[in-house]
Amino acid sequence: PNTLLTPATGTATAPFEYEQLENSVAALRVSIANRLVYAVGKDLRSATRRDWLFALFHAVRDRMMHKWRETLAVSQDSDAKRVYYLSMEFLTGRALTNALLSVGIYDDAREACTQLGADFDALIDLETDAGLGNGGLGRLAACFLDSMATVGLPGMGYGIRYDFGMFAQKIVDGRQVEEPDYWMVNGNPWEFMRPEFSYEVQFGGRLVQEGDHVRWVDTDDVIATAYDTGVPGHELTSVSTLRLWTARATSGINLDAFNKGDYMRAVEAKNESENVSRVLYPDDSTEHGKELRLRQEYFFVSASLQDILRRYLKSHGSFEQLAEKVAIHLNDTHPALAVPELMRLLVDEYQVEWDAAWALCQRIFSYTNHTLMSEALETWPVDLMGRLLPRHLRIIYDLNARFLAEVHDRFPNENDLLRRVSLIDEHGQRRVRMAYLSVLASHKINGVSALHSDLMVKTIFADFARLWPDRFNNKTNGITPRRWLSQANRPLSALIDARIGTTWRRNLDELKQLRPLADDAEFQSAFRLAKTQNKKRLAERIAQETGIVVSTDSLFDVQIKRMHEYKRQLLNLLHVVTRYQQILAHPNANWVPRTVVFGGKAASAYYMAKLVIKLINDVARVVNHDKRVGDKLKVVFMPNYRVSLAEVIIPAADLSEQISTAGTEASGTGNMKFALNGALTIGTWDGANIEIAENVGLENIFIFGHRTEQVAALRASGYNPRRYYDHNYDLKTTIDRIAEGAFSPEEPNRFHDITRTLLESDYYLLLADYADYIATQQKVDELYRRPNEWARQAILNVAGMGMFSSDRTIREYADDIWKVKPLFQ
Ligand code: B1H
Repeated sequence: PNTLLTPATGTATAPFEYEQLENSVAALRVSIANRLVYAVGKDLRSATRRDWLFALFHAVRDRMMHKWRETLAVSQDSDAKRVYYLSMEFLTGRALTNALLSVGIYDDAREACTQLGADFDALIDLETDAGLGNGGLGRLAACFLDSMATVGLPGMGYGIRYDFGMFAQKIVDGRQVEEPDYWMVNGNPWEFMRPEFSYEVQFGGRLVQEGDHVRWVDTDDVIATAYDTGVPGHELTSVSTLRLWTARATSGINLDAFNKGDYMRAVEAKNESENVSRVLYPDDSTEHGKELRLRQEYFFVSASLQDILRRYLKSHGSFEQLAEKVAIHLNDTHPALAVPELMRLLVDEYQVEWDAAWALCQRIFSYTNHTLMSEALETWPVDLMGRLLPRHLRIIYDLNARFLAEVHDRFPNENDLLRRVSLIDEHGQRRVRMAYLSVLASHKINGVSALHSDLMVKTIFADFARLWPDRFNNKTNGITPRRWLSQANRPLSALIDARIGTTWRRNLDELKQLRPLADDAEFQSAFRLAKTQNKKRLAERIAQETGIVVSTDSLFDVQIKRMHEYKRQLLNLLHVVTRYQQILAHPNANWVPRTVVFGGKAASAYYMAKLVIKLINDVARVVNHDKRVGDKLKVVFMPNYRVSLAEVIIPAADLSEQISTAGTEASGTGNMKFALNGALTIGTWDGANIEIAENVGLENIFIFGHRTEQVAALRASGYNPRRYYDHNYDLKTTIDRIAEGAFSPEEPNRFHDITRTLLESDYYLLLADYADYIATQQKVDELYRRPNEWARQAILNVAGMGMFSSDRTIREYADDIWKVKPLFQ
C-alpha cells in the first residue's frame, strides 16, 4: 500500500485560510501574475504564450475550487441521492471561456490580461479542445454536466481519460487525412489526479466454483486511476465532477518473465496493459466489435462501480439503502457491462443474495437509447466475452435463464417470443445483445425525441414494450444555452440582454418575451446586425483556413455534423450542383448569392463518407474558380469540425441543414443550436426537427420530404430510384455531370461508386426527396430576398427555443427517472 495515499492527520480546527480571491481587475491581475510564478514557475521574461494561458487557467480555476469542494461536502453530508452518468464520451471542448463566464469574471479577466500585456483573444484561442467524443452523444453528456451543475443536482459523470481524443482532420488534395489528437501534450491544467481512488480491473482468467460461490482467478489486471475535472454551473450555482479513468499497469512485475531475466519484456507487457485508455474509437453510430473496445467498456464501468460502492459504504453499513442513494444512468449501451458488474460486486465480493442484488439493479439502472440504426446496436460475440470476462458472461446467462422462464410463464404459447427477446442472439456466431441487457436491468428506458421514443417501442423494443410498457418514456434532448448562446454568440446575447434582461441563461423559456419584438423594425435591424457581425467573423475564419473568400451578403447555408449516409450531405450537394448548372444556364437571373458550408469527420474506415468529402471538395474547387459564377455560389468544406469551431460557425448561419431521411436521426442537437442562434431550418420531419417546428411555428421553418411512414411505404413497395432520375431533368443532369467527371476531369470515374449507389439502391431515398428539397430551397431564396421577413421568422425561432435547454431535459431525468433532487439553487 502506498502510504502517501492514506488520509493525512491534521490538527487544523479552523477552515483553511486562503488568499482573498477578489473579483476585480486589480485582484485578477495579481492572481494571474502570481499563478505565472507559483503554479507555472515562470516570470515575465521567460513566459511563453502557453505559460500565460496556464496562469489564466489557474486564476479562474482557483475561483471555482471553494464551490467545488462545497458541492462535494454538501452532497456527502446531506447523504442525498446522487446520479452517476456513465458515458464512453464527454465532448466538452474548451473550458476557459465557460469557466470565466460561470465565475463572472470574463470582462475583468480580459482587462487584466490586457493590462499585463497579453492578447486575451489570442490566449483563448490557444486552448486545445477536449475532444473525448464523436458527436451528438458525447456533446449531450457534456451539456448534461453543465446543466446538472446549474440546476444543482448532486451527481457526477464517469468516463475514460483517453490519451488521444477524436482525430484531427486534415484535408489533403480534397481528401480526409486523420492525425492523432494528443490533446494533453502541453498538459491539462483542469484536471486533478486522484491516485487514492485507484481500482484493480480484472480481465481474462478462469472461474472456480466453490459451493454456490464463484471465484474469478488468474486474471490479468490493470489499475484504473481517477482524474477529476470540475464543471462549473451558471453563476457557480454548484460545480459537478467529471471523473475520468486512466489505465496504469499493476506495479507487480511479471515474475515469470523477470526470472528468465527478461526484464525489458516484462516492462513492455506492462506498457501494453495501459493501452485500454489510449484512444477514442472514432466510429460515430456504428459498431465495430473490436476487443480493445470491449476492454475499454469494462475498464471504466468496473472502476466507476467500485468507486460508487466505496462512496456509498463510507456512510452505510449495508446495501439495503443502495437504491435510495444511488441512480446509475447508461448513456447508450456502451456502459451496459455495469449491469453484470454490479451483480458480480454485490454477489461475489459482498455476498448479497442473487435476488436481492438483482432487485437493487433494477431500481438503480436507467438507460438512454440514442439510435435505431441496426449497425449501431451493440452485440458482442459470446466467445470474446467468455474469454475476456468469463464471470460476466456467466452472470448474463443466469439473468437470461431467469428472464426467459418469466417470459415463458407469462406467454406460454409464444416460443418465437423467447427467441426474439433472448439476451443471446443465436443466429450464426452467438452474440450478447447489449441493448436487451440494458432494457432488462433498467426501470426506465428513454429515447431522445418524441418521434424516436415512439419508433423505439414500435421497432427495436416492441416485444419489451409489451412486457413492460411503463418502463419506456421520452426525454427530448437539449443543449446548454450558456455555451451555445451566451458564450458563442456575444452579439446576439448582448442584444437579448438589452431587451429582456439576462436571466434567460438560467430560464430559457424567457426567450418567448422576444416574440412581440419580431415585428419591431428596430429590433429586426439590430438582430440582423448581430448576424452580420457573426458572419464577418466566420468569413475571416474561412479565408484563413481555406483561402476561399466569401461575401457576408450571401446566404450562409450550413451543414455541420458527422459525415454519414443517413444524414445526406450528398443531397445537399446535389442541390449545390443543380444550382451551379442553373446559374450557368441563366447567368443573368436574379440569384440569391449563397455560401454553402460543410464540415464534419468521417469514420476512418467509412469509404462512402470519405468519398463524399472528396466530392464536396472537388465540386468546391470547380464552382469557386468558375468566373461565370462569382459571388452567386461558393462552396466551403471547413476542415477539422469540432466543438470550438462549431461555436464560430453556428452563430453565423442563416440556414441550418437538418436533412436526414425521416426516421433515422434519433434527435439531433445541432438543429437546436442553429435555431437558438437565429438560423432558419430546412429539414425533414425527423428527430427533434419535429418538436422545433412545433415550438417555433410551422410557418417559420422549411420542412420537406417524405415522412417516416411514407419512407416505410416507399421501401415496402419496392423503391426504384431510377424512376426519379428518368423523370426529373435537373436531377438527371446533376447526377450525369458528377458521373461524367465534370468535377474530377483528371479521373472521370472517381465518383462512380456514389452515382451507382444512388441509381441502384439509394437506401436513404435521396432521389425520392430531391424534387421537394430543390423546391423548398427556392422558397428559402424567396424569403431571403425579404430581409425583414427573414429576420422576423429568425427572431421567432429564437423566441420559441425555450424548451430545448438541457436544464429542462436534466430536470425531467431527475424527476421522472433518477428521483434525485437539487441540493443547490
Ligand atoms: C448517436 C450514437 C453513437 N446515436 C455509437 N448513437 C457510437 C453510437 O462510438 N460508437 O460506437 C457513438 C455514437 N450517437 C446520436 O446521439 C444520434 O445520432 C443523434 O441523433 C442524437 O441527437 C445524439 C444524442 O442523443
